[in-house]
Amino acid sequence: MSFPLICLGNPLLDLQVDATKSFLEKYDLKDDDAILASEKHMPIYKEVLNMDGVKLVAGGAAQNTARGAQYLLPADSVVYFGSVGKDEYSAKLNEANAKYGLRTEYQFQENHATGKCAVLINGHNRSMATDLAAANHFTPEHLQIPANWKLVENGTHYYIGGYHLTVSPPAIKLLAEHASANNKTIAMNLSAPFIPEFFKGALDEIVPYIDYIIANESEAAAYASSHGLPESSTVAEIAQHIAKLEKVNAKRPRTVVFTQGLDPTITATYDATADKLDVKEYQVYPLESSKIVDTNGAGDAFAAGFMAALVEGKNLAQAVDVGQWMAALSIQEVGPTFPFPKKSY
Ligand code: 26A
Repeated sequence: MSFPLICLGNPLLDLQVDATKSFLEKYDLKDDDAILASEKHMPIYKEVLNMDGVKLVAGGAAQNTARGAQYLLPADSVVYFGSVGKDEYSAKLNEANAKYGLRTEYQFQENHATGKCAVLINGHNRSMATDLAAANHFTPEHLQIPANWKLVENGTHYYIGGYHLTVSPPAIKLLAEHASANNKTIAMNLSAPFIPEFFKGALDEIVPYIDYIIANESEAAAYASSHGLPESSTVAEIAQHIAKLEKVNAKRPRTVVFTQGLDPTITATYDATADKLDVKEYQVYPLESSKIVDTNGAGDAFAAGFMAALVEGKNLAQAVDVGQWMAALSIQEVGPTFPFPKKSY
């Protein structure tokens, strides 16, 4: 069947550039973080566009994952939903998505520009400041347009960018309820530390529906501190805690997957029907430092490989391995992209 994987997120164009520490400080940005831009950050985009070596690349975390999953899967496997403006930037996104064969069903906004993300690269870190613009205006009604809902119903796997919790929790809930009621697979990424910190209520409402929670170590730590877990909690303990939270669809266990950069990836799976908890550790693909171009999109690439493997019916260990392989591929490219001619796993 066509289009088994349905993704939802915030489509953004990345304005990526190498930035100095003093530039980051000027805008009050941490070395390695992702934030929603406030008024004081707005001049950053004009400034970045005028900097030497700035690159405009298709971004948006879940859109990166959708493109990456389509890269690995047969033609017509992935559909991506999000909201954009009718402008040059969305044309650029369309161009990139077409190259990968990703089907997009954008909600177009008449009065808002396509969202953008300043991606400031400093060594192996990246600091991101996002102006969501049109992406902030996605509504659940777009999913309910009959042709779109047909695609949703036809899907077997769903992937939600956690960043979308800042935009439309009702749209996420629509997909989550559909997946749970029909015993289909649904995954969500925690996306950034500020999601569990500042969108805790929205996150906690969706987690019961989710089969696979994917995140990195700093998001895991942010989850732990915002949810009152002991300060001494290890990444594996945080994963176990989340795995055991209430689950709407009891027919599927919940698996939490925490990547940790070059350190091993930790998974915790809790099967409530058997009261069985399974914690595993997987080594990453070591990559020589000299081969790293930038780490923008590494986590999205991991999720891409992981989701593509699930769609192909692979098991957890295999899905983690495909994810790590995809992440290694992406960090050897500029931005959240993959090499052409295509490499196969
Ligand atoms: C709501 N926010 C802050 C965001 C994002 C985002 N994608 C969706 N929503 N902030 C940064 N990104 C994207 O993350 C990718 C790297 O993981 C960037 O566009 C970048 O491509």
